[in-house]
Amino acid sequence: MITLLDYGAGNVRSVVNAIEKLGGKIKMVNKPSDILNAEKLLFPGVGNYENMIKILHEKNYINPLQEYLKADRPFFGICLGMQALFEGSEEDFSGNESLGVFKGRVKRFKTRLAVPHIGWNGVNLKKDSPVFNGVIPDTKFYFVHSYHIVPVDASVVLTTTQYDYEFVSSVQKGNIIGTQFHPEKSGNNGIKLLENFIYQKDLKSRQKADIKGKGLSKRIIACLDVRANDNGDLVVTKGDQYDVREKGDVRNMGKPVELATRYYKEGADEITFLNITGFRDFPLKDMPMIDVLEKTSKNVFVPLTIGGGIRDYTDNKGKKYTALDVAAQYFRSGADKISIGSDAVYIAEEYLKTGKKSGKTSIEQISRVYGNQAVVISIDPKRVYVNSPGDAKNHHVIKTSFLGPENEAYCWYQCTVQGGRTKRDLDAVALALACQDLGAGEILLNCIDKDGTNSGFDLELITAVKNAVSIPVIASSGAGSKEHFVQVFKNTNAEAALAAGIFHRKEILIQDVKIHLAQNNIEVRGSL
Ligand code: 1PR
Repeated sequence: MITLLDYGAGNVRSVVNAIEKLGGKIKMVNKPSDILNAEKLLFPGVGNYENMIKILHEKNYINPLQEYLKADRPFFGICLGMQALFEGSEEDFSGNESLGVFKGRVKRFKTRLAVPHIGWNGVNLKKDSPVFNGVIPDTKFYFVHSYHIVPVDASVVLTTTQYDYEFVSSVQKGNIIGTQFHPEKSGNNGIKLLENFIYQKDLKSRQKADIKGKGLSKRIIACLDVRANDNGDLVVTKGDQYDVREKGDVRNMGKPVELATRYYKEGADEITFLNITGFRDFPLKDMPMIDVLEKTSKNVFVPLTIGGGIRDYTDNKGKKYTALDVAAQYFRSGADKISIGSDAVYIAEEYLKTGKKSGKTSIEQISRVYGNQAVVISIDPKRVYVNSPGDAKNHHVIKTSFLGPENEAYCWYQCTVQGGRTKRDLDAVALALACQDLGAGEILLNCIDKDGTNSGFDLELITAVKNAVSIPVIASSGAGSKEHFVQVFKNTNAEAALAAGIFHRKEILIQDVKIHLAQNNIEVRGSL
């Protein structure tokens, strides 16, 4: 029996699914005494440190947690659940007392690399631990965080990880274990760690394990555009420059849960669902995406992102829902990140006009509660050609090697909303910068000109946006061969590449893309 401490933020469903898949039984903490009555306590956390500590205080969980931990009873903290063990964090301005079981504090990454640190990275085991039994030696785990622990006592360090510099990625002292990475999102090897925690009787025994990992991988993401077809069935579709109809019908590339499961088995590092329905009503009623997420997360143990319709709503009965309500429902159903498209454009326009942060936008609210890393901005830009930078003074203009129809040598990238149907007077670089400022943690950079063309990524667009921001960028649209993935990683600093059509049509398997990348000395995550 595993007792799970869910303080109400982030995706605990994947942890529950992983434990249940391993045959474990789960009891949720509902009151302080449940903590002291636990046989083994699992504390998964994502989001914002200050918010987490505040909730632990409000629920009167601090004292029983300290008592449980001081007695060296079995505990597994994930991400914030591990950070909480220390004395405080640079992310916390409230002054609320932390658990303080381990000496040391949590600090923000100081690096020229992208922050948050998102993706699959290796670990170096610093001492023997039964928790790593059976885990393959060069395995990678999924990280998503902007802050890392700095323990005072070196003897608690279980693993370190390299991201510009070496940081502590997990700790163990006696029966208390904590990982910065998410085992529940790290495929079979991550699940193995949880299995060891659940079933090992003696977590203190010093069984040998030899794990030495390489650095952060470039991620390969499979994207599923989902909508109802004319018969009302929910299907994965795929457009050509966002037009998803072929001879009048919505193109049907398969069923969402089945395709996501296939991509997980083929080695996808993440899966993104974009609900591309034009919502008439409240999205959580309008489309069974919740069901898709719940079913997918039962068997797919890599990060899931969901986008489409994340904004404030008033339903047809006049009831108001905030974007935060919509996002919360998605996180509860198994999503790790949400992606905001149209709403981000309107928010950025307002922010650039007034120069003020209202604190009430979807980007600010969701990042405050769930952390920056949970908020992805999906950009749908189109090229606009001009003869000189002076012709588009208010926009970020680049010199292009691909001349326009009138031989124009410059272009800028115009943002669109509503699935590319409406153009706005805002460019992709300005949008990305504004959203980063407001708290977004990652950019999903599509390109309508390239979408579905199989002609390769728009390297000029990706370079322009990536050079402007400090958060990770996912390159999207246009992948047509394995060589295109090599090009995007060799010629730009994008952290991830996303593709849809080429995977749906089985023109290439994700594993083959990775083998080709590895042959070209690009770091990738190998097996599940
Ligand atoms: O505006 O917050 O409701 O979000 C809507 C979301 O749906 C946005 O993320 C937007 O990109 C997406 N979307 C809207 N309409 C379409 C459409 O296709 N008609 N799909 C659409 C966007 C583009 C990519 C695609 C890549 C790779 N899909 O995600 O998967 O371009 O394709 P490829 O490898 O086949 O070239 P909101």
